[in-house]
Amino acid sequence: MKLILGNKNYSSWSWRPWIAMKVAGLAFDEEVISLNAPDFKQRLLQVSGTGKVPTLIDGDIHVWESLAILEYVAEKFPDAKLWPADRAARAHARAIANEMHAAFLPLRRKCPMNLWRPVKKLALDDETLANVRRIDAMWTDCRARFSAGGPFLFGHFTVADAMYVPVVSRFHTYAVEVGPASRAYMQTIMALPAWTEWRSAALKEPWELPEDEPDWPVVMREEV
Ligand SMILES: N[C@@H](CCC(=O)N[C@@H](CS)C(=O)NCC(=O)O)C(=O)O
Repeated sequence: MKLILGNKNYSSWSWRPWIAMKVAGLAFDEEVISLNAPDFKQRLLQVSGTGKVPTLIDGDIHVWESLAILEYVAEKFPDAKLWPADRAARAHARAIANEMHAAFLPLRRKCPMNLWRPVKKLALDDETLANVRRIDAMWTDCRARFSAGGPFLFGHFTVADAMYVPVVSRFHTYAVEVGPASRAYMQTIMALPAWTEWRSAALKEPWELPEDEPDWPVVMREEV
């Protein structure tokens, strides 16, 4: 398997399947292509329907869309237990994973992932704060109802955790205030060796993507 990724500093969608595959101990190759590389689109369109990262190549099978990649690896490697075993917990995990994939645009726009940025509090507007409150409530609820036996949202690490890893990064970078259960959950995610591995690689990347560059902000604010 080969995972095609965007910049580890900026590409939050890329981080999701990458960290799930790492935590699951799966063997895979990876290739990072900077989002501002002149041939980015041309290269991605050869392997992905959308021309975006992340994309997984597994022989003749090409999978794009972060959540579809996570579903693919969860199905191919059932022993990795990337979804909860219990049907009710699994339904809930799928709901919140899909919610992340489809929503929280204000948070994604106002607090773009950027691991280089020093931790600094940002004043949040009402719609971003509403996203924060929803995620804080969701994490707190999962920890209370589904997490017996482990420190993650459903006990052991699942696709639902993978989907929220970049949100943990955003909350950390912008010093977003959350309740004690969410704060403890963030510490669990940030203590993962795979978190440190991704972050260390991000800090060494040479590409700085200026937020005032004419074409780039659309990607930064809406897609990353
Ligand atoms: N819904 C997609 C979003 C993928 C996405 O927007 N990727 C961004 C980088 S994080 C990208 O490839 N942007 C480059 C472009 O749109 O040309 C997913 O879940 O994988």
